[in-house]
Amino acid sequence: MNSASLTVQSVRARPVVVPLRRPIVSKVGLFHDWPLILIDLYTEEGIVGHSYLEPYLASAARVVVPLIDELGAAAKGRPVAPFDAYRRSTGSLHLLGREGVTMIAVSALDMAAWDALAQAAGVPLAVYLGGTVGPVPAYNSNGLWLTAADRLAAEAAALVAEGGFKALKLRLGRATLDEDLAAIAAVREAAGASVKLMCDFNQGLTLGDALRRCHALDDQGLEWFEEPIAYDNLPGYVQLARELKTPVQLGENFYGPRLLYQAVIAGAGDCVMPDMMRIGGVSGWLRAAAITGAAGIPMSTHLYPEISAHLMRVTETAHWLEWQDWADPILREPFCVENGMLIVPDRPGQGIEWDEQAVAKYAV
Ligand code: SMN
Ligand code: MG
Repeated sequence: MNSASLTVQSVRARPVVVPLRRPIVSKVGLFHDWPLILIDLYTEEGIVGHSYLEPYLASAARVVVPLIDELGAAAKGRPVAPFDAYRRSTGSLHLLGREGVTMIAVSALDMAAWDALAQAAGVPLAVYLGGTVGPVPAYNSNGLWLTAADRLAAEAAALVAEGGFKALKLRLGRATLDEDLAAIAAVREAAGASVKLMCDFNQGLTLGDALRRCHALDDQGLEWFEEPIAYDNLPGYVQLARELKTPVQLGENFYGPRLLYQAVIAGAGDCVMPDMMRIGGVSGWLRAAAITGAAGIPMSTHLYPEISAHLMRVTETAHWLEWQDWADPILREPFCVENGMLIVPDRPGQGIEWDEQAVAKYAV
């Protein structure tokens, strides 16, 4: 089949809420389960493109699903052409604001469209984008939340064993510096000194507190300090990046490639980690990757390990893939991690199919 011949027939968006193996205890909230919105883009040629969103809040489906329906109706009868759709959708929705839920809806359709095109070509998305399938270095982000330090040791050992991981992410920003230091020590002891340790503050600190806390942790040998302060405080990030030896990481909350561009030219941070649902799907990621490539800034992923893994295979400054298994309950064939590497499967498209029995079980 010629991919140029795909035509949008309809779009379906279904909310589910799946259980988490370990509750998320973080500065952005306490979550015992995890909402997903599953998107199917039906084409007249019979190919169905898939994508999913992780909107954090189950209630977000009430806002996001109607926007996806709206964009899907506008796309009906048009060719599956993600860059054209991206321009048309952001053009029509910018009257409501280019950021936030509008960009999230655009990203959902964009990912499903690229999946459909790669499926129609009969190749994995990474290959459709001009790359190859293969391993992607990943760190395990399935735990090490803001829980008591005495629980972290056993969890760190379990997280390493889940896929031979060589890197883990720990959440920091506890009430005192000593509590953060105890958390780092507990994880290091259990995971082994060779395991790299990323840390995430989830925007929990003021600039003054972040400067104090991060300076005090600067000799801990951490891989990066992620989002110590509010994501859009670019001058604050410039100061943190200038003063600290440890690389400063941000970007999971950037909406579209332009904020990433502004951060890069301002020197706000040392590395970035866009999120597929906010950066503008595959189209937004490719544009962001061109910017980081030109600037020589390492680029990691945030959530969405399946589709992100394909993109890492074609990203010039690809750094670390964030591994979470949170969508596994509704996937027919979850992706595998071996020796700390996520293996991009040799299947057409992004390589995900829904387990419809599980989708029915977790439907909301
Ligand atoms: C995160 C992701 C999802 C829920 C809470 C916190 C975090 C990360 O920012 O980077 O994994
Ligand atoms: Mg984060």
